[in-house]
Amino acid sequence: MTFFQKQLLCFFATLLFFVAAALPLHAEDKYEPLPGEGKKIAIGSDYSFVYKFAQKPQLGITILKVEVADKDGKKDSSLKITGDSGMPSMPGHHDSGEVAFKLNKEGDYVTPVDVVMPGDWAVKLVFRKDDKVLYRGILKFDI
Ligand SMILES: [Cu+2]
Repeated sequence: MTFFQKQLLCFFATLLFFVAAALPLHAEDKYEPLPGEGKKIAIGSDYSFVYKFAQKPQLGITILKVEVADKDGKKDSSLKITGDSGMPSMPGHHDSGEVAFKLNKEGDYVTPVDVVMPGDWAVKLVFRKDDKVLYRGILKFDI
């Protein structure tokens, strides 16, 4: 191997290291911060959704409801939604992991969020159609 080839190899190894180090940050970036309860949020150009808590979040279980509509504004229940709740300030302490929303009889997506202590909370939402991720969003609240 020539000196130049070694230099080149070293350069690419360093580059790879920095790319790998930056990856987790990018994964985090992919969650769009959600504007707020009751606001219409676009999922690409084919769907939109609105989210709402059944009551003002407090200690204990609160039901989070998501209503999905197609581009004509008609209610749609063909997507799969998961929610991962936890405290951003205490990573790993209360994370629920990806929990699938259930459809209620009105065709809305619902899931319980278990708020076990006061502080900052977040729910990461992932919307899938036929196992393909369409949208990732994060909603935050404090109690
Ligand atoms: Cu905590």
